[in-house]
Amino acid sequence: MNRPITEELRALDAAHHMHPFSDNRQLPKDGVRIITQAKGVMIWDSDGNRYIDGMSSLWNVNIGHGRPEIAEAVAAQFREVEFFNLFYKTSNVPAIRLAEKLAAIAPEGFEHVMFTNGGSESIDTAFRMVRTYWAMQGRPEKFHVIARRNAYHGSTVAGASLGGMTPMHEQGGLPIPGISHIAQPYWWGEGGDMSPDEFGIWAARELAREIDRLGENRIAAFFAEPIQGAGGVIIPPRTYWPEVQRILSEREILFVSDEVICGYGRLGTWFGCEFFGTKPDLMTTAKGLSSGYLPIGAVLVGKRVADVFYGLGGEFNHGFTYSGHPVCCAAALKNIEIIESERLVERVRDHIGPYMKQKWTALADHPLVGEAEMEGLIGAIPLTPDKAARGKWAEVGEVGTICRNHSFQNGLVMRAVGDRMVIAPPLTITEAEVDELVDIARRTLDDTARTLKDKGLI
Ligand code: PXG
Repeated sequence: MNRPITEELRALDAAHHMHPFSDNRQLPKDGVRIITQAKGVMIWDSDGNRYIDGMSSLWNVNIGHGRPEIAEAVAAQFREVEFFNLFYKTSNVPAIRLAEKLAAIAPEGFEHVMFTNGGSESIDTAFRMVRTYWAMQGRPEKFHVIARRNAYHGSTVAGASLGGMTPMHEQGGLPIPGISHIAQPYWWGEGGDMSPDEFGIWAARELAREIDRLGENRIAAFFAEPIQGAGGVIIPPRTYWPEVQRILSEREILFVSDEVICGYGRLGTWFGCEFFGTKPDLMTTAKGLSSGYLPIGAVLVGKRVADVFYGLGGEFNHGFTYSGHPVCCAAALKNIEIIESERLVERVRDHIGPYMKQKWTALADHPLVGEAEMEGLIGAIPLTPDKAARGKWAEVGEVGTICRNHSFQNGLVMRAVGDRMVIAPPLTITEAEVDELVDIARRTLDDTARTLKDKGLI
């Protein structure tokens, strides 16, 4: 494609298309990139520039782009039944098969699935479920939900409320009542003088302190991501999750593991809770469930919650027109089959995960890099003006944005969350592609350092 088409599309985009999470006045001035082709870990824009998709698009294209098997499965389902709903005593074959498959790959005790159309809807579903769980047992006062600062749980009213993103709370009068936020386990940024292990225990005990403050008899659930993704890939100190699990198992509170990013192989386990050894009652999932080929999410329901909903009976007044859409379910089923047949979970755990971790963590020697961390295929590097003191930049996000722009120019999609650079490539990435990705990341850090010198920031 040539430039005139790019310019024409950009103008139309600017004229009519409001983008998510964007300053829609500024966006046309910067100029959007129009992605026109994608294959494996590579994407191309309408000017023919190639990029490594180091973010699996939005943490979701786990099996890589452009897989014909999914196109075929989707086309076949379209020819059978394009859509019929799941309300009023009807079901469809792909939804049934997918529910069975999810029960098979999930940890023991997860035998039930409720479908949604994405992560935010999964969160809203779990949010209503945990409150209903207690109300059904005659305990409606167990209503309060605890989540964490700088968590991301989606963009719907419940999702944004549960999330700990202040700029989201500021728009639309959030959070809704009955939610509180405790500290996140972000040692590099917030650990002060504590060692990572000490800080992990301290952050976990924030949960116990909040439960005591509010009263256990008022609390429905704790929601948390195994590793916070959108918050900047916050990998908790190793002491954190065992202590949280200990606190939860001593108390009568449901635990919802938000697996929207960590689920479906990202950490070299099917679900992130398995990586950290936690025992959730519900898992909210989406993204990697279909690797983004079509929108679908699922709440995986553990025995404790299922026993109440199935045991007591009564209608749960919740669901969406497109819950269990047959074509989306067919795409998800084929996606999971691919993850299984190509042994992508094991590949991340035993081979490409450790390989990339070794290359990625070597970036820690760069003068701008505070530390370099990776688990499975999700990693981050905080950029810092002062490595030893874990120093922060005067204006949060300025340096991250400079780095992100250099990264794009160099042909790598690497995101900036504030001044943390984050990476989460498809699980199919090869060793050669990892080498290329990390080479570009290093070159990008050098380019960033040069720009910062020119601007007098270092
Ligand atoms: N929970 C988690 C942990 C997520 O990462 C959601 C829920 C909501 O999912 P949906 O499908 O409704 O978007 C997410 C989504 C980013 C970014 O910039 C991250 C997400 C979505 C959009 C942008 O990192 N995560």
